[in-house]
Amino acid sequence: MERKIKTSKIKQKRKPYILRTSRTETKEMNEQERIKIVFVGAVGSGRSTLINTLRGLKPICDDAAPCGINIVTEKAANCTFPTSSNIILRDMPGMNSGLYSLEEYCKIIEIDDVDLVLVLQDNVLLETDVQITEYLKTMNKPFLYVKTHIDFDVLNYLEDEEIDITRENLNSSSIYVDIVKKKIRHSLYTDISDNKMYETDFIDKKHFIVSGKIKHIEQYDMVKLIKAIIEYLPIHKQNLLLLNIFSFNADIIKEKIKILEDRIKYYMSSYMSSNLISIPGLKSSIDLTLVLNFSVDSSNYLYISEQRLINAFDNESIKFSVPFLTMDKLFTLLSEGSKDMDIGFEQHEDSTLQYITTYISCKFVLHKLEEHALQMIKLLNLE
Ligand SMILES: Nc1nc2c(ncn2[C@@H]2O[C@H](COP(=O)(O)OP(=O)(O)OP(=O)(O)O)[C@@H](O)[C@H]2O)c(=O)[nH]1
Ligand SMILES: [Mg+2]
Repeated sequence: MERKIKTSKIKQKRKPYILRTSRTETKEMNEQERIKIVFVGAVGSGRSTLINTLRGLKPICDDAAPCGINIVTEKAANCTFPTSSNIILRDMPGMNSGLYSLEEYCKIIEIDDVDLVLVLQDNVLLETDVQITEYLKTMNKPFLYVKTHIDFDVLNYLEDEEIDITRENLNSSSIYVDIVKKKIRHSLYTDISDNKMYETDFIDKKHFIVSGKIKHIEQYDMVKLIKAIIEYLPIHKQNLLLLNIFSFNADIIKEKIKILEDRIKYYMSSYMSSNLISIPGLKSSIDLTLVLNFSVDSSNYLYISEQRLINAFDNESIKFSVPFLTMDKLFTLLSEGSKDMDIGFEQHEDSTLQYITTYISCKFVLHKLEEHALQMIKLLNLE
């Protein structure tokens, strides 16, 4: 089979290519993976806000779950990720809203296919929190406790104690944050110490103190919470969440790159069974589809739009000079990459050489992704 591939042609034809075999396989692979995380808690405990933050959305964004004062969420709603409808964050009404009895409330959780439940509190442990915990225990479903509004708690503490420190000078590593966190943990410990429902290491491993606001995503226990959410999922679902979660820091981007690298191996092995073409010097066969699929995945998962950056960092001074990775950019990179290595897409009609080119280009894209991640780290001062 002769393959003469021009990058300009690839651009025009990219959809049909993407729909070919390994894309379909990946789609099937993903369809089997479905994640459902449910957010329960009292009215105003910050469920909808946290659901938006995990998806990289501010409350004003189009797909954001509505948030605000008073009772906002009156009916359970499934929120999905911008890049995957297979991940459901179920936004529940407030348990103490008076709209549902405990029995009705448990029913609308739709517990059967739930992977994890987050019980949110903005204040002390409430009776409804305990009741729902009992229910989750009987249903054998894993759950985590999340105390929100820590940012407010700290400000209140400073005001009460007349400690003169401005909001701007207060960061999450401040000793005052530690003091307030200790107080919160102490009161929770007192609340649950007599209750056999909670394991002894509950507070260390399953209790997180955060601000659900997107601008605080890297502060307090939020990174720990995200890690715990991922760890509590069945292993085969962890990558799905990791790939789709908002790329808010360098570690997440690096993890995503690692998963995408594994995915390349997956594509390669799926090709070996169906379409084995031996390549001198390489152990596996490879196809252009692989590169295109990989490009699509990469741009889906690593692409960070200007809007998302603005949402996340609230920082007008960020100049968007970073070469954001878009599909077009990736195709340009592919052709540039092969030019640098003196093997042009256009130059070789021999299929073996074409496959090698593809492989090298694939590597090149990976390299570029890493560069992209580093640039982001620098720009956002994440180091
Ligand atoms: N400062 C601060 N505000 C928060 C935090 N989490 C939520 N909020 C605010 O608290 C209010 C209630 O948040 P929601 O996310 O709507 O709470 P909810 O649990 O979904 O509330 P209902 O759906 O009304 O029961 C909103 O004004 C949020 O902006 C937080 O951690 N810190
Ligand atoms: Mg809500």
